[in-house]
Amino acid sequence: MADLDVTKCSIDPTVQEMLKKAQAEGIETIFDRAQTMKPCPIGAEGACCRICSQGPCRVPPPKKAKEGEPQKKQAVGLCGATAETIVARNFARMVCGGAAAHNDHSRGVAKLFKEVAHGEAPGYQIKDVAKLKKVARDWGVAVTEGEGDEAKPRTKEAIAQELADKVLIEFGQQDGEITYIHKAPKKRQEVWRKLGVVPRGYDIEIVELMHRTHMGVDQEYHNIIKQCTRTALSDGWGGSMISTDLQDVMFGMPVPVAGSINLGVLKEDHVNIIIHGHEPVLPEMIFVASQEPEMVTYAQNKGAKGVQLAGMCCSANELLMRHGIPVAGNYLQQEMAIITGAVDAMVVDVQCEMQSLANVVKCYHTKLITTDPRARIEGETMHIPMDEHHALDIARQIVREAIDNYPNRRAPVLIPSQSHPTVVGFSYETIQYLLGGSIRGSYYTLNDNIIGGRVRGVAGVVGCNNCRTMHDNAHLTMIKELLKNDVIVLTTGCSAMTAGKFGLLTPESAKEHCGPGLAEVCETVGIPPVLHMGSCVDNSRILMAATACVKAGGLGTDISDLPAAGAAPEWMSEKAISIGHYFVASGVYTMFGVTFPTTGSELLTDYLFKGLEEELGGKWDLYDMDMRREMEAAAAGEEH
Ligand code: XCC
Ligand code: SF4
Repeated sequence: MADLDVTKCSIDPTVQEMLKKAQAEGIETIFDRAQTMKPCPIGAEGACCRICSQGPCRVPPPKKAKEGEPQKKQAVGLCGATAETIVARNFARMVCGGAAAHNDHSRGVAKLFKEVAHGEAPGYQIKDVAKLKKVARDWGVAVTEGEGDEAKPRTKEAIAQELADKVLIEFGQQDGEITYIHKAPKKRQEVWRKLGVVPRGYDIEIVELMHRTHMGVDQEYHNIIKQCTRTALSDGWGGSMISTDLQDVMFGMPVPVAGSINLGVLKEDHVNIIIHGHEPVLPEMIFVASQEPEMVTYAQNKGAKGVQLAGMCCSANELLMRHGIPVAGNYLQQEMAIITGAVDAMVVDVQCEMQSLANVVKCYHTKLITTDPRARIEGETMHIPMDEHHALDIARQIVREAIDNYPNRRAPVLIPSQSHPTVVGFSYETIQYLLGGSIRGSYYTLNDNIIGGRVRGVAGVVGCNNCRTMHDNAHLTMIKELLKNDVIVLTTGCSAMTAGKFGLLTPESAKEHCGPGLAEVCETVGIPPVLHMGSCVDNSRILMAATACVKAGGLGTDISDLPAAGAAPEWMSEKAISIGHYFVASGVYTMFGVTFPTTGSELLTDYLFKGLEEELGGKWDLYDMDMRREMEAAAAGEEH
């Protein structure tokens, strides 16, 4: 174990407290490993190729020669692959991994939706018929039968069945254009068509990009990045958007709801169950099961006062947005939750679950339950596979496992006291409603405020935590700075949780943190200055909000005309790269923090940071140490 200065690991007091507990109890966490294992500098800049067994070939930029000595040549791989090709291929494979995660999530949701439409998934239902009809119209599915006066509404089942088939076909579609591309502003669609980057289907783009980055295929970096664009668009305007829409149809569209966030939501005298992952399909049923009176009685018989469900990562965002289920924390808090000693079961599905959980649970009584056949974890874990045909029974079994485990708590239990109230649930439709009331219901109100100068712009601050940088610090610094400058913030994922933990997801926070213009707007509309729009697939809601701003008029005719920017200041996952790239491809200036995975090639990085803007109107940027220091200094200046 490393000698940790916990105040440098995280700005979140709950993490600091739990890290001290871990140190005292001899438990190693990601924060220890981050200190003892340094990242490989060549891999970090994308300059290592290991896609064939003649490598790995390392091609970092040569060091500047000393005076009088000859400059070393830039190395190429054994096959002659240049740094540009190698770095582009590595970047491309990150886009592939990220888009695959979202599009496969979406496939699962679409398959469930089909079962629900046919009445073959008991427990699930079509909850939001209005949204179903809206989505059906987008897909050209009729919501009525017959013509003119004879027209009768179709049953929701009939609509859903046809819709499900149409959606599922697009996963394997080989030609043409995916449906949701048509929801983008007209001008944006033309940009994509001209460049030839409109996705044909959700699987084909990923497969083609994997092929093109195989040894000896595409060896021209602009051409590789072009297919990255197509693949990323198949995520943002495809898989992610489908996930969001069909989840809304089945589980309900989020509307503003109160919640609370941080490890303090756990209760010492309750059975604590943490839902961790990304796909809300089983969590929805666990939510139902945990509330059943028999289950509560069962828990009471074991000596607990009740069952406390809390979320982690994006499954948390999904449950919070729709049901107000409290959030225990974001990505870097997963080990911390177990270290409280109060978690009776941690139930994981897919994505962002650290394998080290299996090690941490060994020292506590926590049962680590994997639930997805695609995502198992070695070691002392329990596997209870999800089956949508009897999901509720499976959910009950999981809740009972947790309750049975309550009497087994052994290590001293220590639950941090901090938790913060939040108001969340700002779907793009809800924002539309809030801005205009039911009469106007339009993003024009926002545009009007931007034109009038009260609001200076819109920023999407999203994405992960990353243990290579102080947990939550960059998110918080950046968000506060934006608010102070009258920029309204839309947030999702782990970033949204940072905002919540530091009190920025309440309407009252506007007065304290915003410039006068934004503060006034928030107060008039009654919204927090940071709008929690959901999980990472819900970044699609940000795309729709941006599109609505364009359509409302007054700010230009394309997303790239809007005073809008995107940022993931603490990103770490491949999904973040896919998201970032579809934001860029949608015309947004997009800034990532910590590191950027293409710095091994100046040419390629220049293309991403400058060249792309000419083609797409959006570009990448790095939120580097200098910028951060400036921002932090500005923030500190205000406080003193
Ligand atoms: Fe994972 Fe979605 Fe990143 Fe958080 S933000 S670390 S991807 S949980 Ni999606
Ligand atoms: Fe080296 Fe070329 Fe093989 Fe990559 S593909 S590992 S650069 S030989």
